[in-house]
Amino acid sequence: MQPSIFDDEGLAVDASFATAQRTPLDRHSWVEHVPGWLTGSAELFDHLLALPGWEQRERWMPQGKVAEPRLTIDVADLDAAPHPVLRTVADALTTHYGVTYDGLWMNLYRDHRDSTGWHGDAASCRRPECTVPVLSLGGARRFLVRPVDGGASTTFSPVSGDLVVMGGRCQSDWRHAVPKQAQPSGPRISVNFRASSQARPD
Ligand SMILES: O=C(O)CCC(=O)C(=O)O
Repeated sequence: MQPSIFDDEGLAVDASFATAQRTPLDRHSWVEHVPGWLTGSAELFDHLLALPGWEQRERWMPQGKVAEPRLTIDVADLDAAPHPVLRTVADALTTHYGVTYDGLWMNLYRDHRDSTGWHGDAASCRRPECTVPVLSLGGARRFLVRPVDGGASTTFSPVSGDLVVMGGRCQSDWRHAVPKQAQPSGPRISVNFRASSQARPD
């Protein structure tokens, strides 16, 4: 039996990471996909979707200020996480990856037209190597990774309860994106774990 960490409501993470599949991108970087890592993801998704704090952010583009095509909630301090299982999740990630996750941010992709473009997590990763876990909840979306200078992308297809972890030099040598898609999809939430240690330069 896989060791699982349960909370009172039957939500559980697989602390053994038994289903983890690591894809090396090059000598320095990798992506790990952990299918079915969180049991009870639908319940957590419903709880997070109903939060009042989803924020519409804007960003400057060459054409001016535009609304980001997704909504966001930032939780700077893990102690303020909007569901207790997020602490369990962060603790399991901390134990497994050896990085202390102490904050998070969440993105809500309302449907298949929401997206995030090619980027690296520059603000939360100021070290050459960082480990950045992303938990998917709700609708299935593609998660793409490609070299910073362009080139072929590698596609991961996380469904609800799956974990995707970017490691090594992923945030400096690679870019990642969740593209819009033609095929309709329901809402998806990604929970992105942040470590203040990684946000400080070495
Ligand atoms: O939603 C995702 O799966 C990734 C989100 C992301 O890359 C970000 O917010 O920086």
